[in-house]
This record gives sequence, structure tokens and C-alpha cells, in this order.
Amino acid sequence: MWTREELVWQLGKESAFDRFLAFADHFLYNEYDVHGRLLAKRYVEETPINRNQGRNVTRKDRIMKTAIIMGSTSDLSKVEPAVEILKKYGVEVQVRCLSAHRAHLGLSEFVEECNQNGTEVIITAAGMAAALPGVVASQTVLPVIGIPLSGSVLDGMDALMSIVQMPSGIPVATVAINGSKNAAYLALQIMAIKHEEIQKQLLAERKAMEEAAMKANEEVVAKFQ
Ligand code: C2R
Repeated sequence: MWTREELVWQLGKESAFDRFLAFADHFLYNEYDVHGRLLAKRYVEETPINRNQGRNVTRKDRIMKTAIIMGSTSDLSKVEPAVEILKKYGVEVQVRCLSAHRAHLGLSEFVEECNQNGTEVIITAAGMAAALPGVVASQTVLPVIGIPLSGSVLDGMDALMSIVQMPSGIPVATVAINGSKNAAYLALQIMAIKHEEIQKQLLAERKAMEEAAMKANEEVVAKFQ
């Protein structure tokens, strides 16, 4: 069985075919461990599969991954619409309940995981004194979207002010109170810059929306003429 260093050396071989042979050799004839599996995953994700605009395209480029972090399980019902929309678009969603106030170490660990695993956008949702979105934004340069949630005696105004009033340099793109659907659409629009299939679906949905709006207008006109 190769050591980590030997495996990395094998991966560095000149041609893709050499690397394939090295891998086949290693995994067909040796028992592989967790580390080997992680390296294999990286190899598969990072090997070019075709070229686009003069650039190598890898499987990693095709991964469509987001994360949604909420402050409490009591937020779940307000966050679920965002999960549904992202899934409808074929986007992977990692859903977590990690409060910055109550579980800051676990939160930081997860944000670091997002920094490493190809996550493209992080959606955060919190009510009351909503530190969570800002704390997440402070630990990543991925785009962070914030959803202020209602439910307190201040009905979400507290969370809105906490999330929208970030100091310069650490932005959180804040949507309306309980605006989880728009948080999902904003995430999709950010991802559409890279993923053509998302762009196509968004344009089709906009067209259907426009047609429905025009039909509603026609009905109103017909009713009052
Ligand atoms: P509980 O129902 O658990 O008491 O939470 C949550 O998002 C929730 O809306 C009440 C509210 O507190 C919010 N919360 C935050 C944070 N952690 C929990 N704003 C945080 O770290 O910012």
C-alpha cells in the first residue's frame, strides 16, 4: 500500500493515462483507506473532462452546491421554501442548524468545510439578535445571503437591522423578512454566472411568470371594460 507521499507523487504523473494506471494499480491491488478515498475523490473531481473557452473543465466545475444555516430548529418552517427551490433546480443543499451564539465552534467548523468543499453560496437565516449571518460572512469570501426571520416581539425588525447593517468589507446580501424564496433565487442567480443550466431554468421561469402576469392583466381588463 502506498504512503500518502507516494500516492501524491503518483498523482503528479505526466499524462492522465499514467495517472489512471497508477490509480487502477493502487485501488485494484490494495485495500484503500479513508485518506486514499479522499485523494481518489479529489482526483476524479479535478481531472479535466473537456475544454470550454480555452479552459479545462473538471467535474468540480460542474458541482452545484449551496449551504443553508439557520439559528434554531424553530426557524425550520420559514427556511424550507428556500431548500425546496434550490432542490427543484438540481442544486445540492447542505442544511444545518448552527447558532453563532450557542454553537460558535461548530459553526466555524462548518463554514471552513464550505470553504473547502466547493460550496458556491451560503444562505443564513436567523431571528432576533441575528449575529449568525455576519459571523458566517466574517469567515468566508463566498457570497453570504441573510434572511431575517420574524417571530420575536419586534416581528423581525430586530433581525433585519442586525443582518443588513454590516460594517464595510464584510457584506451580507439581505433579503426581506422571511424572504427565503428570494434568498434561493438570489443564490441561483449568482450560480447562473457559472452554470448555464441554472440560467436556462431561471429564464424559463421568468417567462412563465411574465405570461401569468399578462394573463392576469387581461382578465382584469376584461372584467372592467
Ligand atoms: P429559539 O427558538 O431556539 O429560542 O431561537 C434563531 O434564529 C431563532 O429565530 C429563537 C431565535 O433565535 C435565533 N438565533 C440567532 C442566533 N442563534 C439563534 N439569531 C445567532 O447566532 O445569531
